[in-house]
Amino acid sequence: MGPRRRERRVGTVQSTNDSSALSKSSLASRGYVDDAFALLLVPASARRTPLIHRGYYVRARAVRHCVHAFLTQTSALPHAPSAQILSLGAGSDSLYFRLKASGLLTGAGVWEVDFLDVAKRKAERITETPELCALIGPFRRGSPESALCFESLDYRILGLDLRQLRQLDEALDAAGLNVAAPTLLLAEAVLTYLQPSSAAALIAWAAQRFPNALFVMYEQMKPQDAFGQVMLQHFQQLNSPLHGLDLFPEVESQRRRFLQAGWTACSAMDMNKFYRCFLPAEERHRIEHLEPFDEFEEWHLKCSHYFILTASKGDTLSQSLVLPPSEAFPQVDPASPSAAFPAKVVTNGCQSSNLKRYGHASVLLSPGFVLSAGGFGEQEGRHCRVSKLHLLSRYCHGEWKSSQICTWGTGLQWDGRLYHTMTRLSDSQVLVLGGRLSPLSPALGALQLHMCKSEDNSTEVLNVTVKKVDLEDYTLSCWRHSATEVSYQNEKYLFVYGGRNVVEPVLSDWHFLHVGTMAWVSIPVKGDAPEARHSHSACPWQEGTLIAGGLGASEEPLKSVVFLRPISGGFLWESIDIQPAITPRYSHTSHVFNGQLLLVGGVWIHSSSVPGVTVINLSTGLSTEYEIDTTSVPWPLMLHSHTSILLPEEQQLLLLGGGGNCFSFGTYFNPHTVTLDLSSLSSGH
Ligand SMILES: C[S@@+](CC[C@H](N)C(=O)[O-])C[C@H]1O[C@@H](n2cnc3c(N)ncnc32)[C@H](O)[C@@H]1O
Ligand SMILES: *[C@@H]1O[C@H](CO)[C@@H](O)[C@H](O)[C@H]1NC(C)=O
Ligand SMILES: *[C@@H]1O[C@H](CO)[C@@H](O)[C@H](O)[C@H]1NC(C)=O
Ligand SMILES: *[C@@H]1O[C@H](CO)[C@@H](O)[C@H](O)[C@H]1NC(C)=O
Ligand SMILES: CC(=O)N[C@H]1CO[C@H](CO)[C@@H](O)[C@@H]1O
Repeated sequence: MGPRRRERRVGTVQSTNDSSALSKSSLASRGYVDDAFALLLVPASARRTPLIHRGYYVRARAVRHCVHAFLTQTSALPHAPSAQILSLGAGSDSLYFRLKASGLLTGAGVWEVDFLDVAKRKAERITETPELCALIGPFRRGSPESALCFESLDYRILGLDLRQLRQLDEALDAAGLNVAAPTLLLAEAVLTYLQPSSAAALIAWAAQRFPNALFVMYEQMKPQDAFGQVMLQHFQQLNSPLHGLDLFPEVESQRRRFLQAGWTACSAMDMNKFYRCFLPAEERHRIEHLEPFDEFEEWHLKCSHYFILTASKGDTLSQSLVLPPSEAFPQVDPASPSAAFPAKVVTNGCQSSNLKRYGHASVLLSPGFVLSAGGFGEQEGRHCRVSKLHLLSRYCHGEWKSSQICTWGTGLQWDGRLYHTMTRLSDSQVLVLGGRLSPLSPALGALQLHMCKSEDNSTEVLNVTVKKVDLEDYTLSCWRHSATEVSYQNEKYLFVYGGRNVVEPVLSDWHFLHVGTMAWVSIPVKGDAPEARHSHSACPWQEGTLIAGGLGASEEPLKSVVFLRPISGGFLWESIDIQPAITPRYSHTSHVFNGQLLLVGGVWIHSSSVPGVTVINLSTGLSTEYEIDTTSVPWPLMLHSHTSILLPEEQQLLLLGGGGNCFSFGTYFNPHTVTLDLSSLSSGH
């Protein structure tokens, strides 16, 4: 690596200070955390999205939790020297000011290290800001040639390269850091920017140099799955690639890394677990309602790709008091997959157009015609709520052709809704229920789509008209609900269940829509109603409906599978006992194939694996896990907010769209429609 290239790389690593500092200040200004100083420490301001806020919120709380636990432990030590916090790659972080203002720093000191230019800029910023100076008390600026840029009685900022340990050690020593004192070393989103050998040397140096220390680390993991790939690619494109994730892909490998480097105890967990185990329910409830939010999948995926770790050394500090074992959020791992369903890219016709969208709905119109509508996706090179409908039509030899279609004429157009449902009424008619525009504006009313082939016979010129449907008495204004066809007294009804709306985060209601008259009717339902949920799956079975999983109250994924069973005079809720129990999941799809219930994809947070297909024998309740074999699919599949269509004759499942807004890493859409080969499930297996 030449010197110029090296300089450029360092520059981009430093610029990560901006992005995280801006996010932290946006977080504070929206009331997630109490931090007036974050705003003072950055010259600019930015308004981040609710998803970014949540991601930075859980990070702030995890670090705060560890720092507070450390200060509590050390302040209880009778004769020990004053505690120290050494923040490695501190950037513009406001930790010192928060601790100082809340009176938690009694006697303890804070040392910060970052590149010289970052350290200098921070020192300058502080000096120019009276509110910050007032809190610090007497201070002095370092001389230009010294690593020490800023110094007060309990706060020092040093400009050093974390890859140069001898200089680091000497400069800290010269600045009065006492290696014998109880010390917290904090590396918040820093070590993955170093080469693995530099990070390893730093961890080993810390273990060897500080006899009574706690190391706290927050960073990325799980580079292998689809979300992890998008994450890696994002940092690559920023020119600050993440290092070492392949060496330490899971919390377990991170733990081993610290134990082998000389730390005596270590615990680590992902941010889903931290959020559920270490934040009180009231606090979670508070932040879950600060802003309209509807990106649960990406929030959970983000949290499963970051972890908090604490490692300790010496007798005076116990990391087990910092992150004690908790039963509040037990791991629920699925059985290991017993087989795999091969995935294959569906061949596109020459005028291929892909179905790059999520939160859409799809319906099988007639064998060989799949209509998809709505969702968020790519249209004419832009990301937006998609207005074009999409038709996948089969021509010879199981090949499929994909075409976008416009609704016809000057009449009503598709209104841009997502998280709606679509139900086939006939070969040429589809009913659209619910959905939303933004999380604050539900889509208004039901729509009916009428399809007819236009005169020139070619399938891509399907003529679709959109009409409003008047459903008397009741306007459904929910989304992430389900609508399935059931039978009652030989009549067809739609069973509309669950979802959420602007006011209610989860709904437990259901409604029956008589298809013949488009009227809501009341039908008796006995038994214990399942708990409220959205983003569950629902599929018709034996004239009733099977509901599986979903996201329940308090944003908790559910594992229950319930059957709305037809009985004389109505329906009965019946819960289905599954062995082994399924891992709680949501945002999956489901089908019944050969007497077996298939749960396809989705998101789960109780296990570190990625959901494949769970197959449940409906006569025995026995469940089996299948992997999705993506070896012949160009890019990993992100199977949530997708749709799927069962093709029983072909023993195939079509997977359409899916993906999401991957935290700050950009939006990802599955690039291809794929099929899963289910032939191994045919009777006899
Ligand atoms: C993503 S920022 C995190 C900043 C801060 N820890 C926080 O959480 O707000 C990463 C920081 O590490 C610093 N950094 C990266 N490599 C470094 C190195 N070799 N020496 C010193 N600082 C480094 C960068 O300058 C940047 O401020
Ligand atoms: C589409 O349908 C409308 C209304 O049914 C009809 O008037 C029009 O001619 C059709 N257009 C094409 C291209 O078939
Ligand atoms: C359309 O299809 C019909 C029957 O399938 C055929 O008779 C007719 O010639 C076709 N028209 C064109 C324009 O291809
Ligand atoms: C479901 O289990 C029953 C009882 O063991 C068995 O007879 C049946 O073949 C299974 N169904 C499938 C599709 O494997
Ligand atoms: C808040 C802060 O210190 N931002 C700085 C981060 O780094 C970039 C480039 O290295 C500077 O331009 C910012 O001022």
